[in-house]
Amino acid sequence: MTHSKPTVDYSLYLVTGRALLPAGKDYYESLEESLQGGVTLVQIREKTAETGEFLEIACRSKEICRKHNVPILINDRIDIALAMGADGVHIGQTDMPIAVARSLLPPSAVIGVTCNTPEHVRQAVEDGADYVGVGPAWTTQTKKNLNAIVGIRGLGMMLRELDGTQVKAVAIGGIKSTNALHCLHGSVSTTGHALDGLAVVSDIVASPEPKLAAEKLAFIVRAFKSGPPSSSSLPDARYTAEWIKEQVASLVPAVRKHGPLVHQITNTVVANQSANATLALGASPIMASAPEEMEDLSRAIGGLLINFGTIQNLDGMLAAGTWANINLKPVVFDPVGVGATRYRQTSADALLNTWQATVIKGNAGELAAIAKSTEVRSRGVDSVGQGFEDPIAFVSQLARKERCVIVLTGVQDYISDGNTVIRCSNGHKLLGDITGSGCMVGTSVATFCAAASLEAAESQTAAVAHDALLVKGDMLVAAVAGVLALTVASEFAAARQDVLGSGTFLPALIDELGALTPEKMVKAANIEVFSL
Ligand code: 3NM
Ligand code: MG
Repeated sequence: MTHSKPTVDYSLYLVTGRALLPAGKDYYESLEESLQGGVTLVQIREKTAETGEFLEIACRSKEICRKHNVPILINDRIDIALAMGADGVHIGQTDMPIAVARSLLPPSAVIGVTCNTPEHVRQAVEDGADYVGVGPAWTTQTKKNLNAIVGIRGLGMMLRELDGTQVKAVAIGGIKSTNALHCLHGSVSTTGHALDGLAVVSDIVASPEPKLAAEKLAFIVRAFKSGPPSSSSLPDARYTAEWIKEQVASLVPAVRKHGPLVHQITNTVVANQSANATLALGASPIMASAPEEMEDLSRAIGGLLINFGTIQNLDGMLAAGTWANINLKPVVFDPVGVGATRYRQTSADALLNTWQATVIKGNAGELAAIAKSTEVRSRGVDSVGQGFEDPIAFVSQLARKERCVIVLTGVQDYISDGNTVIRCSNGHKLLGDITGSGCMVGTSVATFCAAASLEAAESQTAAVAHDALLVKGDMLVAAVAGVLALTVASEFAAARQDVLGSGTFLPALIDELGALTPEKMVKAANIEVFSL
């Protein structure tokens, strides 16, 4: 070993697991193929091998890694690492302390530590770790005695601890090519700290084609790393009220042109009026909730709305969002009444840890519950009191935390991607007198997100910052358009002579959604832009 540390590319970190090899697949052949596929770092993990066997495997694996110029680390066993000249070790929380490992190993040794909490990360930094393995991101059969799942949203809390340090981070636990992009995107901390790579066992090792499996993962990591900065603190200079109105206006005909299929898993109270609102805007609703149909549906749809006003099939909601993420379709989440019961709270956490929302839309009480804030309380599905003291700060912080666009509805609506906040002051008070007007905002937002992503895919526009949301197109603008469509239509509906109260208001609202034009939207839109 030399005295300078090897340069390590953490992008795709293969952790070995011989027990998972497909029948008839040779371990060395699998390792060779995964390196050909783009693995950038290897850890030899042998939990049951005798010392002699472990050493033999490590030596032969090292030869293969050297051929590809990929560093090799040893799990836990400092003696093996020393004996065969590994580039470093990976140690767990209950293994040898870093300081002791460091004192035994040459100065050039790379030392990584498994971390399951922000405290673990803080300690690892203090102890001089080179990198941390954070997780488990999802559940996995690969590791015995797995720690509690931290989830994608928990990873960001750990990454924050690395701000201002040189310590690198990889996520581990249940990572596959189907969820890798969500893992990378969703784990970025509120301070903009992103993962350096992904650590994977079964998705590569258990594959009969490890080269292909590694290629898929390496492609995703590269795409993410070469994308726009995970969180620029700079506001997007394009966002002026005039520019946004222009974009919103262009989306009105885009909905009618594409007529996207908008898949809605929604509650029994509002299903009918949501479907009619979708049709009036020029899109097609499809209501389906069985998990078994989500894969097929995800390819056909333009966007997905998950509204859990009446949670009947949580598995369907989990599957729908997962498949929408895989197929890069926008997912709008409307956590109706999430503050009302613990079941709703744990369900919302399960959903947001399983898939990446593109937009989360709620009233003050709902979004306070999502943010685990006690500033606003809710009663049933309604929020109580005045709302947030500083709604602009609240929505932008939540957008950064959840890594998506946040829509806070109320007398004024606040929409943010974390860098910019748009305040919309449209809407008539009759909206408060009918049931499900909030749910119709969700429908409208999902419809516009679907149209915006189809439009962006078609026009092959240069990547905008919001592509990082796993969806093409500007989802901040789409969310504003969705809110404006419903609120502006409500003003036209309320002004009609034949509207006498909430009973006649609802059909008039549907009519006015159908009669919206770009000109009417632009003329009526009352928006202000706050760049943070
Ligand atoms: N460590 P797979 S999870 C080795 O959370 C390991 O510390 C974990 O395997 C941790 O990619 C894990 O097959 C196994 O899910 C990851
Ligand atoms: Mg260990």
